[in-house]
Amino acid sequence: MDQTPLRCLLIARQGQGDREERIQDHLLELAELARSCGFEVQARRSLRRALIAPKTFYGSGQLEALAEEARRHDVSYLICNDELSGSQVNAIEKLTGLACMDRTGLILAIFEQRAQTREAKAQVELARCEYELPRLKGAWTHLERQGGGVGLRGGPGETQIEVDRRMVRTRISQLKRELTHLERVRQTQRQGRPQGLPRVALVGYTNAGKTSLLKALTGEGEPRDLLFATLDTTTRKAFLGQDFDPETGEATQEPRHCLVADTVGFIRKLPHQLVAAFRSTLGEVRTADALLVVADAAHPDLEEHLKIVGATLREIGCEAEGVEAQPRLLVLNQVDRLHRPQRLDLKKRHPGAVQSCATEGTGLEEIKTWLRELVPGPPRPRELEAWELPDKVETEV
Ligand SMILES: Nc1nc2c(ncn2[C@@H]2O[C@H](COP(=O)(O)OP(=O)(O)OP(=O)(O)O)[C@@H](O)[C@H]2O)c(=O)[nH]1
Ligand SMILES: [Mg+2]
Repeated sequence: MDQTPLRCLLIARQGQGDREERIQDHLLELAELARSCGFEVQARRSLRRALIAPKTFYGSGQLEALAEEARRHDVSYLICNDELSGSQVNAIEKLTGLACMDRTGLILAIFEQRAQTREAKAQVELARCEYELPRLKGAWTHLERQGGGVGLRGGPGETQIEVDRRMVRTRISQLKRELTHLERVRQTQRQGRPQGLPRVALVGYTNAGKTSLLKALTGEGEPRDLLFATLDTTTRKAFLGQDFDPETGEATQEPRHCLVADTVGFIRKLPHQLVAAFRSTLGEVRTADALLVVADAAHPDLEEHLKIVGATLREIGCEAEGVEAQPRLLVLNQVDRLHRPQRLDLKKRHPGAVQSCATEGTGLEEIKTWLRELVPGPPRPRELEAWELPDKVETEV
C-alpha cells in the first residue's frame, strides 16, 4: 500500500441474538486490523439484520445508504466483519461502487504485507490460494501474470473458471512441496542449535507484548503497536542468571541460558487457511520445552483472548494436560496500564500467573526464575485454569 492511507468503512451484521456490545468489540478489533493494514477508518457501523440477504448479505437498502456515506467522505473500501462468499463480494462491489473485503481477506492482506522470508511468503500465498479457490469468478490475472497463462486450456469444453481452478490447484501443490522442503531445512537448523538448552516459545494473542518480552529477555526484537507485527519465528538466546550459594556467595551452577522463540500472534476466528499454512512455523510452539503464554492484561477482552489462545493451542496440537503437555507460564503483561485494585483482582483470578510490564522489565526476574527451574527437574504439577480447557461447546477461534 502506498503512503496515502486508503479510507474505509467498517461494517458488521448484528443478528437477532447478537449483543450490541459484542458487535462493537468486533468492530473495534476490525478497526485495529484495518489500521495495521494501512487503512484509515472513516466509520464503524453495525447493521441490524435478522436474516442474511443471500445475494448481498446485508441487503441492498442498507448498502446503498453506506455507498452514499462513502461518496461523501471519499471512502473507497468497505471492510466487512462477516465471512462473505465470492459472489456476495461481487454483488456488494457492483451495488456500492466500493472495493469490498471480508475479515479473512483483510487478515490475509496484512500477512501478505508482513511476509519477509521465503517460508512466510509461501505460507501466506498458500493460505491466499486456499481462500480464493472457492471464490474464483472467471479470470485469475494474478497467476497469469506469473507466466502460467500459456497453453493451459485443457481441450474443448473446459470453461475459463475450470482452467483457473486447475491453475490454483497446481500452485497449491507447488507451494505445499516447497513448504515441505523448507520444513526440512528448519528441522536441520533446529538440530544445529546449541544442544541442551531448553527451548521456550512465546505465544499469545496478537499485540499482547510477545516481541517486547523477547526483547526484555534477550535484548533483541522489534516491538510494534500493530496487529500481526511478527510473522516469522525468531529464536534468540536468553541469559537467565546464575545460582549462588547464600552462605559462601559462590556460584553453584554454570550460568543458565535458554532459547526463546517469538511467534505469530493469535486472534479470534484466525482464518483456518492461515492456521493450516503456518503449521510448520507453529511447529516451533509444538516442539518447545515450555510455553510462555503472554496476554495483554489491560485489554477489556482479556478472558476471551485467553480462551482463544487456549483453543488455538489445542488446534495446533498443544494440550494443557496429559503426558505430552508442556509446562506453561501465564504472563499477564502490560499491568502498568492497570490500577492496583485491578491487579489484585487479576491475582485472584489467575494466582499462578506472573504480572509483568515488558517495556519496563517488571516481572522479568520471576519469569527468569521459572525458566531456570525448567532445567533440570521433572514437570511440576499445577492447577489448570479454565481458559486452557475445552468448553462443552468449543470457543469459536
Ligand atoms: N504499556 C505497555 N505497553 C507494552 C507492554 N508490552 C508491550 N507493549 C506495547 O504493546 C505493543 C505491542 O507489543 P509487541 O511486543 O509488538 O506485541 P506482540 O505480541 O509481539 O504483537 P504481534 O507480533 O503483532 O502479534 C507495542 O506498542 C509495545 O510497546 C507493556 O508491558 N506495557
Ligand atoms: Mg510480535
